[in-house]
Amino acid sequence: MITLYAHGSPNPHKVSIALEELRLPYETRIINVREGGQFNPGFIALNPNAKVPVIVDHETEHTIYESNAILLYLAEKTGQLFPIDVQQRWRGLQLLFFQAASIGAMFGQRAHFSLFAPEKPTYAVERYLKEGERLTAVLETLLTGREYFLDEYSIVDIAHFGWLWCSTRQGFAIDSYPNLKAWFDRVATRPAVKKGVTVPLELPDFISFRRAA
Ligand SMILES: N[C@@H](CCC(=O)N[C@@H](CS)C(=O)NCC(=O)O)C(=O)O
Repeated sequence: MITLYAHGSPNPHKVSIALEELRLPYETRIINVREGGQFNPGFIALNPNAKVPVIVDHETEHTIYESNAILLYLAEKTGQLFPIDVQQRWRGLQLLFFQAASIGAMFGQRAHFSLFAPEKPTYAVERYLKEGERLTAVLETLLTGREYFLDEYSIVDIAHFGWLWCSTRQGFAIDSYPNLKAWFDRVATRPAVKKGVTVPLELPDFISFRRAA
């Protein structure tokens, strides 16, 4: 049994999607990060960085934080969703680091300054809108001639989908990126993905935060 500590947000949704894909038995504990639940000492003991997701695997007694590390852990535990082929593994590892360091981090800042900041400093809004578009164009290039980021559907797709699912709901459209849009629609129709983005909670309604056009 695995316990997933999570909320209705993009990084935890990566893990709930993977758990659904892999059909592993799991339970969830909601950590309400909008009300500061991540700063409770009991949760900090699991993740000193005070962020969801975290998993505790009661079979192996491993506690893992950082969503893409969790994805790799689950893939290794099951021998699924990550390739054995060396070339593909290195493409996959670099894309997992790229996703965490660039897509997740920059899309997060873009949403923060464009949607959530009580004041919206022009410099920061423009910086992250521009970086968000630049990174979206990188994803478009990475998917040229491919159905998935690797030769087959993998945790690399799940890692990217978590943030693309969230950012499109935040109003950052991908319609002008045909490779990315086709990939997004392909991944979104998977039953495990449809279920995963509802666990433990769906994303909040971002409409009230949307930028004035
Ligand atoms: N690099 C971390 C980022 C985790 C993260 O930022 N989680 C968000 C939810 S998506 C969170 O816990 N936010 C609460 C906070 O920043 O205080 C990962 O991939 O797990």
